[in-house]
Amino acid sequence: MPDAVIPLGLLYVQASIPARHQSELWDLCFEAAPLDHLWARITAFSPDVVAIGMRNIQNNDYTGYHDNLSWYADILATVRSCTTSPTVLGGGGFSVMPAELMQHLRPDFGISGEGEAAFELLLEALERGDGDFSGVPNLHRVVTDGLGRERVHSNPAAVRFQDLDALPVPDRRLVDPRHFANYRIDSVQTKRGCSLKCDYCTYPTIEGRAVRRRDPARIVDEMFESLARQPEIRHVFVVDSVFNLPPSHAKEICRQLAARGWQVPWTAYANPLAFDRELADLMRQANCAGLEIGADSGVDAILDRMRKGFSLADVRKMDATCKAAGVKDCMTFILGTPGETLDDVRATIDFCTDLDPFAAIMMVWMDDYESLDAALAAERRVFREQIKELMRQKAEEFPRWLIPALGVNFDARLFGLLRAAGKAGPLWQYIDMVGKDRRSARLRRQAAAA
Ligand code: B12
Ligand code: SF4
Repeated sequence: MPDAVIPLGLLYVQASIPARHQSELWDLCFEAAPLDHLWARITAFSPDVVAIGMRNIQNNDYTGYHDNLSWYADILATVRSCTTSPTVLGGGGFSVMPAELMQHLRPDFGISGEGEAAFELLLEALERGDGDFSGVPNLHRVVTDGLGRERVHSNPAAVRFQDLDALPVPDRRLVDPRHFANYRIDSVQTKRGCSLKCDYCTYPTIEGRAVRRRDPARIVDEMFESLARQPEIRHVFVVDSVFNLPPSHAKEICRQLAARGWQVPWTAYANPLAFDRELADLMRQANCAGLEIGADSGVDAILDRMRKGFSLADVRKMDATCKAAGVKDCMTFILGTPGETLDDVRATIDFCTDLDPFAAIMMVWMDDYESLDAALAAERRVFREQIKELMRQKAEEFPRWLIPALGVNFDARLFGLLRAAGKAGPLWQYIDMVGKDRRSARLRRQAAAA
């Protein structure tokens, strides 16, 4: 939940593997018996290296806390049962806590952060066979010292600045066609990095703090080429941490999309900082379906503590600008962040009620370390239940709020109805079509017609 997403990160890494190597991409997402499928593919291909993309450590509240670590352990065990070739873990999930995950899952290697250059260097080191991995940035290994003690050895990060336009464009022909057939969503990245310093955020750990932009013309070319190849695409998600920073980059992409007559709706993450009417108008012209805005809290003191850099006044201004320009805004709030009280949670709920954005997503705070720390998980669970009870009392009053932890306007059945009606992309865009009983007659009629 909510959707399967194309493995864009793995596609980038794979596109950077030198042509002298043979490689295959196996997506277990749609397999009825994924581990059997993996076993069969490894046995047939006999790879010298098995690289595994670890995107999600946990499901982040969408259906209640559920971590994926045992699933990754099963994948690694299956690989080991049919080959002695080295295993490499990488991806957004892995990068959030690489040392802990190396200890826990024991792959031969791990690469955190951007994988393109590092993976290529690792392949070179493995080909040389001299056991010298010192030149591979962000490489993690479990090593044993002279006294037999184990520790995780991590190489320093790369210092060089990666020119994103020098990277090969992901080859979507490798994507399992069921992604596009079933979900009709494409993903595109326009830049990497976020220079803001929100205190809970893992995004700069994955992508870095330095913002590196791609050439807008190439981005728009990539979108049109992908659409020409997969005409079933009905939505594009811009996967940038924050699309509108810097605004000049976002504006130029919108201008080019509008000039070239882009028709497919798209969504992006946006920030109240530096959001102005010109950008909102350009987004509208470029067929933006809406923005997901991390408003996070309805309490200024909490925004300050989180080092968000904006205030409630900025959130109000952004909401008003979106409404005036006709861009749907979905404000996301995180309830119960570390140090928050139940009164703070109540204040956030009141703020959102008063703001009345097009849609709101109420998330309950999850800590990634809960997947490794049972005591922390137990403590957090109690507070989460109190927050959920508070939300339960309010849920009926706000038909355009999504409360994933309670399944309010967010459940598999509703998703099924929307997808059957041909609706792609984030569910909140269609929230005005969803009746109080969450299965409005209009939606049912569209599903039947489709
Ligand atoms: C955009 C996004 C979404 C969009 C995706 C839309 C779409 N159509 O693609 C939406 C909103 C749907 C979404 C949903 C979810 N997301 Co999300 N999402 C992101 C985000 C912002 C960008 C992901 C992305 O595509 N990046 C672009 C690609 C190119 O980068 P990449 O995947 O990181 O790959 C690079 C490296 O990681 C590495 N790499 C990748 N794979 C491999 C493999 C190997 C072997 C190697 C060596 C390297 C390597 O190299 C790649 C290129 O440099 C990240 C945060 C971030 N800034 O990274 C979170 C993030 C990936 N999401 C996360 C989560 C948890 C989820 C959800 C489970 C729940 C939720 N509440 O959001 C769902 C799961 C969806 C699914 N089916 O998997 C977490 C995962 C880690 C964790 N904490 O568990 C992240 C990291 C955010 C966070 N909370 O910290 N997400
Ligand atoms: S603006 Fe968003 S991506 Fe950047 S640090 Fe803050 S929460 Fe993270």
